[in-house]
Amino acid sequence: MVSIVMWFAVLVKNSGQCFKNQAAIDWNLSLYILVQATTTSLAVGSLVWVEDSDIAWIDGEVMQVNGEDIKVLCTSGKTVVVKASNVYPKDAEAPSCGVDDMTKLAYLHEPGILQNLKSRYDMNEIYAIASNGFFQTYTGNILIAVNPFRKLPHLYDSHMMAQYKGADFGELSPHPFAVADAAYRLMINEGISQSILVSGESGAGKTESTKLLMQYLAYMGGRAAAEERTVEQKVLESNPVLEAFGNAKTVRNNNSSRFGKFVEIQFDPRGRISGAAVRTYLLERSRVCQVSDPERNYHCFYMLCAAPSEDTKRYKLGNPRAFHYLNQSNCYELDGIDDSKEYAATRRAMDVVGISSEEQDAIFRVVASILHLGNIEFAKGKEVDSSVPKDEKSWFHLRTAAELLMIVDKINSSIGQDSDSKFLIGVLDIYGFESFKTNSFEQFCINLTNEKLQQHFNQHVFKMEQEEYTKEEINWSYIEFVDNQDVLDLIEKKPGGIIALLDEACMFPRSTHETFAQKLYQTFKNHKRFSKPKLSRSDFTICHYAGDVTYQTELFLDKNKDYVVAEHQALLTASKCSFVSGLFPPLAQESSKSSKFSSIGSRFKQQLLSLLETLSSTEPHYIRCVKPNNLLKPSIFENKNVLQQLQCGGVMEAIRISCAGYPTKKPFVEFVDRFSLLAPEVLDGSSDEVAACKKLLKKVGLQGYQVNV
Ligand code: AD9
Ligand code: MG
Repeated sequence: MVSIVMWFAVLVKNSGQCFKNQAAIDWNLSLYILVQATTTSLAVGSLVWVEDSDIAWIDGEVMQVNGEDIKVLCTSGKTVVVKASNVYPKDAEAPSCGVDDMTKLAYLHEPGILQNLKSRYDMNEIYAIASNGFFQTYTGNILIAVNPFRKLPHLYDSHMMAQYKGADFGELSPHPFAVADAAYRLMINEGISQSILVSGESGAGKTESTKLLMQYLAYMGGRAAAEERTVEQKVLESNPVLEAFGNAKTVRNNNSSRFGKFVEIQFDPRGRISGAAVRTYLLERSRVCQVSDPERNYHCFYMLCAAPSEDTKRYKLGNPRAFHYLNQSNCYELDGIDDSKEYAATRRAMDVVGISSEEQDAIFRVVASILHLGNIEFAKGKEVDSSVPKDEKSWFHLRTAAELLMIVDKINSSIGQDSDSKFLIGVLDIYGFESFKTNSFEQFCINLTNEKLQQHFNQHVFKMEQEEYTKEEINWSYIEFVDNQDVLDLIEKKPGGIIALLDEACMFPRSTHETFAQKLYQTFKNHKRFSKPKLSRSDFTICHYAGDVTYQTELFLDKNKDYVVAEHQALLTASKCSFVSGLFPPLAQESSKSSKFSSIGSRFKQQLLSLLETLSSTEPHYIRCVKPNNLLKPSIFENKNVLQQLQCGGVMEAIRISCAGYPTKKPFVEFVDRFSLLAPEVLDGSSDEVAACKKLLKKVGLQGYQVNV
């Protein structure tokens, strides 16, 4: 095996491009030179990118070089003078349709990546890979998926699945099927469990991508023609059930998942699906009794109101406008969605998943009773301006409805888990990093999740890369990555982290959000990831890996408490309906006070810990979904918006990581093709590209390279 590592500066004057590079190794079979662009020297006529306040980056041509000051004529017609360090070379040879793998870009920088995604998106090529040049599989790579906001059925039909089945990596365009296929094959060939982590902001396409992955895995691991409902059918049908009870229209997405989920698909040694389990995380409870225009409550409420008359009579329901929990918002219908059809579809899916009609009835009875309870409360709420009883009740309703998601347990027991299974592929559909005008406890938990996953990602990518260098015996200094352990400590350290302090505050009857905030200010006044915004008495700011977020503590205490008032519990337990009485099993008699106290924050932290444990025993694959605009419309690609998401999703960080190594690979033959004009004689009479490369590099007088044979 031949590996060469070198530092070189190549000047290609006649193509108008100049760059200084650090470089290179090969693969034992496919000979590669890996090139890292470090700095740029610019000449008049060079095509470049410069920053632009409206569209993030704009291209142009260098008109004049005056020391550090570069004068550029932009394609908009404007002339600007910018510092050389802010000018990036533009690849004049980049194909107009873009490249499917970012590492094929001659320059791996922000404007290049953005331009590439945009030109692909314009042609409905919504997928691309930001790969780490070293990996020949999808692992450690990121599939970037830009939401098309239009149906592209040809991309996902069974013909497509058949094409991806067993296709070599890189042979076909990037696609979630290719990721699922790579995961499946790695699991079969190497016997290692896999996970696919899908992230992105609300409406970016996580749930749709997750469903595609599940569809492909069900296709690969399906059994031939079984008479019974097969496990894979149940796995697929669990989606509409989960969405009915856990999804709602929000301003960001008409079908927004208000919970995180981890679907674990288990396989037998022959690669057939043998079981599955769905774990869910942190349902947004407040939506049940509080929804603002133009959002909707959970889909199930509207579906039930639109059910056939025998059902609406039984549940004493009718027009959704009659219910306080629904009429706080003026939005009842969704474009293109017929709630009565959705109701029938949900019932069918519940049948497939294995929920009996009695159980279904019990579930919908609870859904209906929530609507009725909401109305009782409304009558009282008008007179009483003290909010105490209202809140207690609210929490009871929330809890009731939130527990509805415990149909999940039902789904799990009905799909059947295979506890003997050694291999699994987990698919994680989790809320992305969130930073709004006001950020409450939900955002705090969501961002904690993302910090955890980011750390997992960094560690993985770094480890892989550094191991690869070591294996190739390449001299290279280990790069430090931005470790976010300090943010994680700030939030979840026990004792003394924010969650622990919040739990403490929740246990003291006299604490308020203000006393809680004061405690935070005192405790973390010197923490570099924590700050108190000026002019605020109860907000706090955390410096997350994806940016600063200021949280409003007002509802933190209420939202963190997780208990049912004793009288309510007694009432429910007495219910004749076993489903209802089973919702809140009575606690063991006089269990100790501390174990009685349970907090959402701590429970969530525990859940995350166990998720991360599962993930760390798997080989991870990443899909980053990107929402190209906030109008939810096709064909609109907003540069700044997309860039921000690439940053929050850690894509830029991953690229920074690869740039710190050797990101760009060029086969020796291409390298010789491109640069032999600097010393054409190196090719004389030789078909050995490696030798030609070495000669070429020597000829142009490069310093500081090494060749390992
Ligand atoms: V949220 O965090 O749950 O609010 P998601 O899950 O990221 O969000 P979702 O998958 O629900 O977003 O996608 C939002 C909408 O974008 C879908 O309802 C589709 O209308 C649209 N979408 C997403 N991906 C695709 C796709 N591959 N093809 C066509 C898509 N449309
Ligand atoms: Mg979703």
